[in-house]
Amino acid sequence: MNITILGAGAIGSLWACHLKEAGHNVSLWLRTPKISSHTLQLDDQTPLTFTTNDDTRLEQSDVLLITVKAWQVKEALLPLLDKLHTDTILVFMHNGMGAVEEVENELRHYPVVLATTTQAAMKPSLDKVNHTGAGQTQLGPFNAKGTQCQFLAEVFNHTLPDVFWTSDIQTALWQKLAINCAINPLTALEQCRNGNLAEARYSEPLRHIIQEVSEVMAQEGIPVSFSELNSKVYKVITATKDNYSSMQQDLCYQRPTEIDFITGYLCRKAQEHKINVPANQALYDEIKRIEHSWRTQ
Ligand code: KPL
Repeated sequence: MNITILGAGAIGSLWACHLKEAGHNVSLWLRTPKISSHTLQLDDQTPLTFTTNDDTRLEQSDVLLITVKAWQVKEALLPLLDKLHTDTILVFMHNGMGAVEEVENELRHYPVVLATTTQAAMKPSLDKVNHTGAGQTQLGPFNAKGTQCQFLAEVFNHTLPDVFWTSDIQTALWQKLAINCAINPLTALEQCRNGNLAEARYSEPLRHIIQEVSEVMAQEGIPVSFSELNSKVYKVITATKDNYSSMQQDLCYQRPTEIDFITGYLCRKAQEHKINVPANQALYDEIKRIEHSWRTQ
């Protein structure tokens, strides 16, 4: 297949290398391409060279895999729509929720698929990507045209397993959102590794966060018990104990965080349902306060 990847962060680079290795025609679309090609080395494999920002490749894409952060989706994607064929399948893979809804109207002619992954990757440098933890990826339709793209799960599964198709991607996204609401802001504010959250002093704050998320999920029609969600969160804390969360890293390097699409999304949904979420609201306010303080430095 002809596949363009928008954004070459850790997850975009991981998929770019695996898709190319599997024999697909993969090109990259980067924010600031200095040259017309970009080299990426996955772990200690032979480096791979990708064409970058090539209009013809973009026009011929069967799939555009959008791996930029949630807050970058609008700005990165809208300028490309003029160049895309309306048969191109748009696959969104990022942390958080609500970013695709912001551009929903502009995407109504395209097949749109949402993805969530627990694959872990990091980029130690611009041209290197390390696969730091095997996980699962779920794909599912965002709109009616997207329901016809089930075959993509098979294509992606041949490339970097395990990949599943689900007709209910919202449930999968909410479950990941719950994990991110629990782990990301706390590790960012404490500047600690995910594993530190297993310490007893975090059990009370985590209980409040998870309880509030489960109440909002119930109102959203996603049935989940507190104990089920709680054990999912602790499983991820253990499985990724040595990792720093993406928000910890963003805050550490004074980069914009995904808070508006993680805890912010939860708080907006809570408000719609008239549910109080004080623990999550306090985390949201504190991260926003820190982000704002950089601008006034
Ligand atoms: O998705 C993550 C993130 O850091 O954004 C988790 C699951 C918390 C792993 O670090």
